[in-house]
Amino acid sequence: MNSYKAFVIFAFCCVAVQLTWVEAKHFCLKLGLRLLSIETAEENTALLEYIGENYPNYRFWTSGSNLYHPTGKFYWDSTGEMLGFTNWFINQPDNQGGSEYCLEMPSTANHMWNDIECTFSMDFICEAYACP
Ligand SMILES: [Ca+2]
Repeated sequence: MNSYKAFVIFAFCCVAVQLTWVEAKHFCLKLGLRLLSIETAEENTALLEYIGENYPNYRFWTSGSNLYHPTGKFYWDSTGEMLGFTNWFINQPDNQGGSEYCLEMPSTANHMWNDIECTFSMDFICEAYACP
């Protein structure tokens, strides 16, 4: 399925409203989209280019989470796949305070990944999947 993935970012989703991770997930679903998953280095590069040009100072939810996963490892909630490519910031994920279960792209450190509390409100990116 990944090979058919259409890398489409809907800017209107990104910075119009700040939501918790669960809210952001459902916001995307209501639009027929899914909260962002990042499968490859190429996708990550394109994404960072887009963010850098348009929203350099924003932080974004991805669909990454380890909520409820039996292994406790991070997966992409939108696809059910475990993380393959990763772009964690140094010493992350650290599960600070024992309550960081969702994967954000922070506004700093070139948006390298951090785990953070899912109840935090921030911007987010929805993406579309093309039919095979
Ligand atoms: Ca963290």
